[in-house]
Amino acid sequence: MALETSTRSNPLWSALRAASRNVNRRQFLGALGVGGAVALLPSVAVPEAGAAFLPGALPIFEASTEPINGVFTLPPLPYGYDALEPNIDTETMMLHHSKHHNTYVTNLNAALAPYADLRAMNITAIVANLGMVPDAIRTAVRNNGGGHLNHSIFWATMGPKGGGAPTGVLGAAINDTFGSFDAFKAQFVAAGAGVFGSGWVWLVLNGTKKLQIVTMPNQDSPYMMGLTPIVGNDVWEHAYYLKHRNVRANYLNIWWNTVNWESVALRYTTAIG
Ligand code: MN3
Repeated sequence: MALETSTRSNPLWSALRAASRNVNRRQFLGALGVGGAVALLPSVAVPEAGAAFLPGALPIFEASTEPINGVFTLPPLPYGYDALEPNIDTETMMLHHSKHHNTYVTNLNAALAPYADLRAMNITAIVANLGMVPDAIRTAVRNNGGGHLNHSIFWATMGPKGGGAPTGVLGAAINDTFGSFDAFKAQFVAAGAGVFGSGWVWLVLNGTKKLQIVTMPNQDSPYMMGLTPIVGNDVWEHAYYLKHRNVRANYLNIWWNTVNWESVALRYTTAIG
């Protein structure tokens, strides 16, 4: 409780709590200003007031991951467990959402229980400012808060009518950055296949508003590096092992059939502002 008291008076926490309540109000975030990223993990430092990384205007489904009465909840899957067949099998989806993701939510709530000020914040604001989370719970929040946020984005950027190619400004930006959509996919698959152990591969928007492919270990979020995740694939074995066994590359290639590019494009256009 002493830590709760110590963070309550921090003006930066006040700004973050306010930002967390106003994640869809771009002008509010713009007024706060977006500073440098939180220090690279694991050597996280507590930034000076006003120096924290604040995510830009967030897509609606990330705002929907806000805690309700101080408790984070498992967001409902926006389609059925069998909706991504045959690309991702029903049993994998059921276990992944109702067991794996749910466990991250449960453990996140347990870690945050003594910290009322943190439980009033959006998960994105917490994850993006991990250096300010008290030492006692930082690892738990990094793993379980990251897991909650990563999976919330993951479910919302897939769908039963997925596949095809992005059009509009996102399609153009991918072509500009990677040469072509096929070249982008090849780089993304190679990066995902190269993750040693458990982690994620992401298409992100970096600090100069350029697209970039990054990999993150475990449940680390691109937000922890000051990067905005646009779309990502979970390459933990629990995401593919029942169907694809040890052949992660098969899963990485077939996963494109599940991507909801309309949802991904909304993330992109919102992130570039
Ligand atoms: Mn997973």
